[in-house]
Amino acid sequence: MRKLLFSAVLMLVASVGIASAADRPNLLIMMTDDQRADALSCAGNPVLRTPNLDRIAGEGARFRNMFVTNALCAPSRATLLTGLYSHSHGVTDNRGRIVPQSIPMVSDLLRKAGYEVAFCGKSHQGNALRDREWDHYFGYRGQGNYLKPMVAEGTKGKDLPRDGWMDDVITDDAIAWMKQPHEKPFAMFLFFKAPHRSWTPPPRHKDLFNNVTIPLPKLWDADRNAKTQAFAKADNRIGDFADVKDFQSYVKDYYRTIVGVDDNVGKVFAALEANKQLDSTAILFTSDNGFFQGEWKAFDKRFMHEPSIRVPLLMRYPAKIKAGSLIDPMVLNVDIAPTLLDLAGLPVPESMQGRSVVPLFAGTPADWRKDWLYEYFEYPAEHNVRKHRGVRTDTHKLIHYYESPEEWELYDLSKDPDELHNLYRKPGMEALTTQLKQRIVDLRKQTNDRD
Ligand code: SGN
Repeated sequence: MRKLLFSAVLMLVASVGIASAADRPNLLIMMTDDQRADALSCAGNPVLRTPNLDRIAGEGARFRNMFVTNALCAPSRATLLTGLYSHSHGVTDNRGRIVPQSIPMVSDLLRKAGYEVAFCGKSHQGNALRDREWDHYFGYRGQGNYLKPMVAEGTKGKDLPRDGWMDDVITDDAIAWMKQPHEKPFAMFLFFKAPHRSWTPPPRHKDLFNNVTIPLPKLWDADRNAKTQAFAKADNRIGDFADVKDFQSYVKDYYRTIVGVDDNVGKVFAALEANKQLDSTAILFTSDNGFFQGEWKAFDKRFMHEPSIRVPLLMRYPAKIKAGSLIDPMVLNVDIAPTLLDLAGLPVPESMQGRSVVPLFAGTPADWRKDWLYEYFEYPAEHNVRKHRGVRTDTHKLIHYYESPEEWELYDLSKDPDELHNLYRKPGMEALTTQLKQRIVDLRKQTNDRD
């Protein structure tokens, strides 16, 4: 009798174990560096072919209005990992500030809740990630090199030279780890270097697009002075830099590196399929910021204008996402950490400033955000982009360069999605301007921005 009872309990424990494992998918978070929202064939790019990235969207969802709250690498990555704005996690620029130990990263919370967590690739978080607990770590410091990269295995490991192209090297490592037997669900953070400047394509793609002419953007000749002096004086013109000397070669190299990433996403798909883990793994793909691609003859990011703040967000998890979903409400990089916790069935800490996007798979909650705060702080610095913050609604955008000389830009995105007409101080705009200025104040308060 006793024996019977014991085995019944064991079976019960096992069945609970199985049920909770099924409820807790593996998580695979892939991020590129500087990939614009339209640098994907599924987003309508006329030149670039990204079949493997498109597959995530085709078998899952593509978010058509995903934005970053600070279009710069280190701040944006810290936001993805913490669910906090730059002013809250403290990584306001690329100058080596790190997320303090007192702030948990989503990887810490997942690990505590029984996930095996792994990081492969570019963190751009100084030693912040090396000071956290990882079941597997294969990363590098700073920007890293595309060819013959130096990468460390283990948080205490030495940076060692590796053969091959950076994102091939880190993906091979990530796949080898994901393929190992795991007793617990895993969360793999696979952060690519591409398509960051200076663009060195994988040698196998060096001739891709040789016979193609990339169409110039319609805003190539747009007038910088129609915005602000802050915008006109930025040092980001194509042609002014040795490695960004002309539009065609810059965009072709940028695209070649993205095709290199796409190959690696294909390898990841094949490995998950071979391991029968594809449908039990929630896949998320995004980028740390967008990029100008010749609009106003500019490259780089940092500004609050659309090419710079819009990023891809693709998600695949058949248990929760209908294949081919297109999702339009505005979502942000502060939402990623809450989304991962939600997918893992874990509570989202009150302190996080974003919101899980999972409810959007079933429809738009009535209280979904109608506007959000943007911020940028790295000045004076490379590219000469002045500090600014602003608010973006579904239809309007107000940008404030808040240090002297103060300047403002106001756009009606419903009539002027290209942001060609700065309406600030134009007759009839007074009430709207007052309202949007107040929203900046309110959103700052809501996110504890007391600076
Ligand atoms: C490098 C680039 C800049 C870029 C910053 C920040 N110059 O310094 O063009 O804005 O990184 O990029 S380069 O000559 O070194 O390529 S970020 O992705 O790290 O934020």
